[in-house]
Amino acid sequence: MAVERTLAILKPDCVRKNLQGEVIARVQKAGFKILSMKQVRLTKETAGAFYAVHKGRPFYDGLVEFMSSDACIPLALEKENAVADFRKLIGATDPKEAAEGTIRKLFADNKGENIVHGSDSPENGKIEVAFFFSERELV
Ligand code: 3AN
Repeated sequence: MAVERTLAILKPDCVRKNLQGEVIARVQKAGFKILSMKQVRLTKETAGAFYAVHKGRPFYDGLVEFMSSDACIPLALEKENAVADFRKLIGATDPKEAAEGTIRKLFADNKGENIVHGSDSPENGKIEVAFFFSERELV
C-alpha cells in the first residue's frame, strides 16, 4: 500500500467542545504521523475557497458560516492508505449513520457540525495539505 497524505481539520465544534486533545490522541493511536498542525480562524473567503466544490449546494452557505465561526485546526497527516483509513476512523458524514466507535459517532451533533474533515482522495489529500501548509512546514 502506498504512503499517502491526507488533510484533517478539527472543525469549530471540536474546538468549542474542547475535544482537540481527545481527537488528536485517537488519530495518533490509529497510526497517523502528524507532519504539521496549526490553529487558524478562517475568513469566509478562505472557507469558501476550501469548500469550492460544494458551491451552489443547499448547505454551502451554512458550511462556510460554520467553518469561519471559530478557530479550527488543520493537520497534515501521513500513513500508508491514509485517506481511506482516516475516513474509516472518522465515520460517515452524518453521525447518525457513522459506525460505532468512530470519531463522528462519538462526538458529532449533525451532518453540518461533524467535528472533523478528512480528504476524500489521495489527489485531494495533496491539494488540501498544500492549501494550508507549505512544503517546509511539513516535517
Ligand atoms: P465529508 O466531510 O464526510 O467528506 P462531504 O465532502 O460530502 O463530506 O461534505 C463536506 C462537508 O459539508 C461535510 N463535512 C459537512 O460538514 C458538510 N455537509 C455535507 N453534506 C451536508 C448536508 N447535507 N447538510 C449539511 N452539511 C453538509
